[in-house]
Amino acid sequence: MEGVAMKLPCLNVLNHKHVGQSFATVPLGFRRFSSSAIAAPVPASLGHVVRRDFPILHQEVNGSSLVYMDNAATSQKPNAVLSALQNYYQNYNSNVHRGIHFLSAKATDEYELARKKVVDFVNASVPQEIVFTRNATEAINLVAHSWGRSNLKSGDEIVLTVAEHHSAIVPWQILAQETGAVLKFVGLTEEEVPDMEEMKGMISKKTKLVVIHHVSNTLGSVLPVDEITLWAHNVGAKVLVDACQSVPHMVVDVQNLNVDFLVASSHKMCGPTGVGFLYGKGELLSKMDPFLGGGEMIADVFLDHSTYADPPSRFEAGTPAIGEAIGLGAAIDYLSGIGMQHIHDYETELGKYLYENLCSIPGIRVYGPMPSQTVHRAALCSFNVENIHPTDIATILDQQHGVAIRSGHHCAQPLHRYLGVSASARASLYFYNTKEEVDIFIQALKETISFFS
Ligand code: 7TS
Repeated sequence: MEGVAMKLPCLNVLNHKHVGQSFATVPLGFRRFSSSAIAAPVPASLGHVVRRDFPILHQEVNGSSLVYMDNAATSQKPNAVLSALQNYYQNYNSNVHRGIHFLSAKATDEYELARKKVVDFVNASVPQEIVFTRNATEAINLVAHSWGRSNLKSGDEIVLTVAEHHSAIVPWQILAQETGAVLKFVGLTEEEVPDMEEMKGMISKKTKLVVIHHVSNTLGSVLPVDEITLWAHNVGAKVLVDACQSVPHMVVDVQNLNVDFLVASSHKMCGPTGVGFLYGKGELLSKMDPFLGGGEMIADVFLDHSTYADPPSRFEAGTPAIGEAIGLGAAIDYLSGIGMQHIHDYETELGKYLYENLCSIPGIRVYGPMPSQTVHRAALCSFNVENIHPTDIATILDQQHGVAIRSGHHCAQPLHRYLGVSASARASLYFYNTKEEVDIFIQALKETISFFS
């Protein structure tokens, strides 16, 4: 086996409370290791053990065993989630909040139970603080529309970083065009992490909103959200956190972080596509105007005007993604059964292994911070190889080796421009990936590079 031995100790950056543990939902293989998902040390074989829960991983692609490393784009789904979807559609498919018949009541109960699972997972205070949306993108647009339009005026500033995903930039550009608000972008340090000194200096009395990712989908860097929140609140600004790449991988506690809004997508955390969520502090959501108009978001409708329901219904117009929300609930049970701290610790180790092995290849440039005792980085690496286009790398890895990675700008074009490139290749891991898969990827990458040289 090639590669660099792991010397760095696993860095535990989280002190947050653990929520939503349930032995009944511990993945099958995992029970052999631990009857208490919280206390036991994380087994180095976690990836091997949980793989049996993911049928899609056991297939050949282009003549090789699939190695799936595109988890930042979307994650795979365990049997527990597939069964929850099947069970809903097969046994109690019905619309929610509107029928008195048995199936509708059951669907409503399960849909609201899924909301409660999200509440516990991110430690919101009450279900009214969790709005189901189509995805994280829609959740950000909801805040831009419903909070931004009534709270921003010409000259107000929104502070972001150059490393935001397009979904956390474009809605604010649209809002800025409408209101005259100004977007201000924090750059990167030499270590290629968003510059916190610059951000601290940029947040001023003019700042009304700070929009930040928690974990970058390209750099793998992790932002000190709790500190940023303090700076923002000191000047009366609100904070929206794009937690798409953190909620699936680590304990995220909205009360500890004291954020005002937080968004995530189900499909990146073992759940189905078509559903995501917005967390918003109760006092903010209750004052916000609706996003979309239609059924279920109203109190009363007259011919000339309407009154609106309280949150979360006010923001869930029309028939929601019922089965998908229930599937998300099953995904949360599954993740909680393993334990988010276990997932985080396992991925930290695996991510370092990936990073160090990649860095040992001559001619490669890996973006983002070097992991150390004080710098945590997520288990993903965006990289370029001298004189080879990342799309060629991704194509050959797929066609010759069955290795799935992403190439392109990862919906972070401003960041790629900032780094002086138009695209990169990206391998992004999840807890069902293994060191052996990293070895296969590294070997395949070396062969791909020698093919071009
Ligand atoms: N924010 C971040 C940090 C993301 O990584 C993504 C998706 C989104 C927002 C948008 O999520 P959506 O579910 O609303 O689409 N990121 C990626 C990616 O890195 N590759 O494909 C999608």
